[in-house]
Amino acid sequence: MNRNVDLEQEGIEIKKSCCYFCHENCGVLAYVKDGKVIAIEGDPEFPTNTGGLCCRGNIALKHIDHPARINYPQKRVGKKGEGKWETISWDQALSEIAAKLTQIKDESGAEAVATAGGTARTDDWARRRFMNLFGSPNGFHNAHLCWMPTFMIETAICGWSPFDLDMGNSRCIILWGQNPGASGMPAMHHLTELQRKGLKLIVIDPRFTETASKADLWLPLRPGSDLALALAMLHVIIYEGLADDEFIAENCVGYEELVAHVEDFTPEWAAPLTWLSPEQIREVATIYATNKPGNIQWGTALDQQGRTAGGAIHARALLRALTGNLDAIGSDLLTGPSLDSITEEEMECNEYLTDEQKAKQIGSDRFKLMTWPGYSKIAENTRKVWGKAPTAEWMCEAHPPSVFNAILTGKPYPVRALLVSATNPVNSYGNSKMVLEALRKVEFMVTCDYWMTPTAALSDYVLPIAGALERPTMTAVYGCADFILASQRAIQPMYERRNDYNFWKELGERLGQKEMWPWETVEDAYHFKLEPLGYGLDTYDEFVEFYRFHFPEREYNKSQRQGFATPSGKIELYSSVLKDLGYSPLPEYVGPVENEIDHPELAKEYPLVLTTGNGFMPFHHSEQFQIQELRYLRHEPYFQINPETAAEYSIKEDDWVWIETQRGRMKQKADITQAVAPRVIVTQRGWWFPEREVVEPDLGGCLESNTNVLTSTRDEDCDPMSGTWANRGLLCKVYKVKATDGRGGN
Ligand SMILES: Nc1nc2c(c(=O)[nH]1)N[C@H]1C(S)=C(S)[C@@H](COP(=O)(O)OP(=O)(O)OC[C@H]3O[C@@H](n4cnc5c(=O)[nH]c(N)nc54)[C@H](O)[C@@H]3O)O[C@H]1N2
Ligand SMILES: Nc1nc2c(c(=O)[nH]1)N[C@H]1C(S)=C(S)[C@@H](COP(=O)(O)OP(=O)(O)OC[C@H]3O[C@@H](n4cnc5c(=O)[nH]c(N)nc54)[C@H](O)[C@@H]3O)O[C@H]1N2
Ligand code: SF4
Ligand SMILES: [Mo]
Repeated sequence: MNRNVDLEQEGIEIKKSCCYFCHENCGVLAYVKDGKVIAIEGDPEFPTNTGGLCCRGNIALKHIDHPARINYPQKRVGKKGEGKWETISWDQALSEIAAKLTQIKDESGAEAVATAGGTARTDDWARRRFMNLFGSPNGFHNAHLCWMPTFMIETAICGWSPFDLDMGNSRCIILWGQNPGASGMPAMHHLTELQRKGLKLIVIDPRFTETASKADLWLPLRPGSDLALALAMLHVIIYEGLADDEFIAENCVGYEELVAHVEDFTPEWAAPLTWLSPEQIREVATIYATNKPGNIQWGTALDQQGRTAGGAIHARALLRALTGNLDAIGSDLLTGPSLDSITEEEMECNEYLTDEQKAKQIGSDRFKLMTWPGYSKIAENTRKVWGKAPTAEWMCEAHPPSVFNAILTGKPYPVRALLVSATNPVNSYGNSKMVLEALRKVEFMVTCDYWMTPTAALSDYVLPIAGALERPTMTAVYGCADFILASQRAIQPMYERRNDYNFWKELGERLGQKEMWPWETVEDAYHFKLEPLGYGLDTYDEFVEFYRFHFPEREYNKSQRQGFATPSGKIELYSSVLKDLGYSPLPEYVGPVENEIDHPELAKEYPLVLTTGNGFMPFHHSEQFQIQELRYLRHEPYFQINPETAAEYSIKEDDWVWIETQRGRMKQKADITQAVAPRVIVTQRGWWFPEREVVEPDLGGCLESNTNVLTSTRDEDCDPMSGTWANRGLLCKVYKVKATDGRGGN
């Protein structure tokens, strides 16, 4: 904004808003005149972005009034997916949806209604509140792919997840399958600054990434082999005298069992499994254990490995405890939930869902950690120490692939309705062909979104949703952090758009929940959540104006003083919580979901090693493909392949190539690069083509270049604890697309 303009005289107001195009939630100053946002810029006072915005954040004004946005409620009038819609009022839409949900509940039980969400975008406590009061345990997100298995395993072992890094005081940080150079630019900026002060940066990633290019040590391991690496690092730390004996003696139980357990997991054992040398494994373990304090940052890589995910996350968590890099200054901190404000869990009304309904949660018979059996145990432990439980939305959900399967097969019982908000499951969930069939089949579907996505196109009702500048946002790391970053809405929603909060509230009110939704606006609800802070302000907006942030004072070693929130009150290296749930109390070795050692026959047909998806600029998953300024930057999908492998298959730069697994094939163009090792294939995620018609059967080419056609959600490929499915460490083959080939995704 031109600083020479006299804002007051021009009638321009500055609102403290935020960007919600990724989780960085950068602070935005929005210049508002006559109810319209006329300019935006990064907020220099915001702690993360300190004034910067990336190219995605910078197009907010294109996003807010893009011609392809959905601005009015739409009701399907043609056949499903035919693209014929009638514009109706919110009142009509909500009344008809409420009537249909009532009918389904009466005929098949509340559990026949499920909801699907994506990554954190909205007030998901409101969704949970609605579902609990309605009586269904079948809400889910693709949370399994994104931190939640990590949160639950770490909390089972040490009483909270040490996701808050005290980086400013750290000497060494491991980015384990994380690439902030493309997925979290403000964080990358901070890391680079800290490197100048001597921080050692280690990157564990099969690709040479934007972040690896800045690392002191880069470990290009075989995709999906992180479990072997973590076990071998435990071995090195224990058997080469690098463990922090004093910390272990004071704070941990089960050390002897762990020592015996990892005896055979030597670097020499792990080397052929990880494609690293024993020296590289010793080096990374030694740097981390001797440059204290240090951190291990979370990245999506481990959560997305299917059956090896739980063990890998478990082993990684133990590294912190063995080295004393936990809760101490400069290490990974156990902050616990917010004790000063009302948490998301306290807004969810979990106590209203009966035990009978909890028992019906789909998948909870097999995958017990992130469903009611595991969540209840973990919540009981955290309540004893912190007085509060983790958010149940995200941490305690129906198993998504099993819900899609229930839609298709009627087993364990029919799921007849799906309420979709803030996700595009065809592109982001595993095994897209199955997901698409389920969305085609489900009897009743409502989608709340900005755009007519392939998922929205198959819906009975599509509801127009207000974006970041049109709603307030309170960021609290899935309701599990102790700090608060608050932003205000710049303007009221344009056209007939509404907040997701209003959707759940107003639907709930039509289904007998009226007295349970006392907050007229989402600001009223936030005000209620913040009241215990004692600021004595009348409105949420005033909180944003005057304070905006709430950071409780950092207390180091708090869990050592108050006890860790586990059954023994100690860090359980040998986990009683996992054991009680029927899982191994120590991380067992299993090979990647598909690999040449366990599956030699499969490896003959599919000789290459695949990892699907990773964040890349300028897109956020399947979003923003509509926005021309961003499509100019990347207009076609690309996968990475090593020159040696490309030559073997006669693939040239920019060739369209089929990438195929046992599940099917999809096509992307070849980016031939030394950034990946021979035999490694890395595909981009999210791709569809909104510039085409989003109608059946092509639905905007939603399978054509969609990497999730390749991923596996079979029960046996999922992590037995969390149920997370397999995106990384799969076997595939590649071959050139012929001119006569069909469009793909088959
Ligand atoms: N193979 C593979 N699959 C992956 C991943 C991978 O690396 N590889 N990554 C996984 C990860 S980490 C995640 S988090 C998921 C993401 O999965 P999704 O969250 O499903 O991904 P998006 O494509 O961002 O879809 C979000 C949709 O919500 C809409 N939307 C955005 N904001 C709002 C809002 O405030 N309200 C409403 N109602 N709608 C909104 C967008 O327009 C978009 O259509 O994908 C996962 N899938
Ligand atoms: N530009 C952009 N930014 C985003 C997003 C986006 O879609 N686009 N999504 C947002 C979301 S929801 C999330 S959760 C975060 C996630 O951000 P990150 O945690 O950085 O996750 P990814 O980018 O999915 O993957 C990180 C790295 O894991 C590597 N990797 C792949 N397979 C393996 C493996 O088997 N082992 C190891 N060790 N590494 C592996 C990939 O090469 C990649 O570089 O990013 C957020 N920011
Ligand atoms: S999309 Fe860019 S500007 Fe927006 S929050 Fe993410 S990093 Fe910040
Ligand atoms: Mo994510």
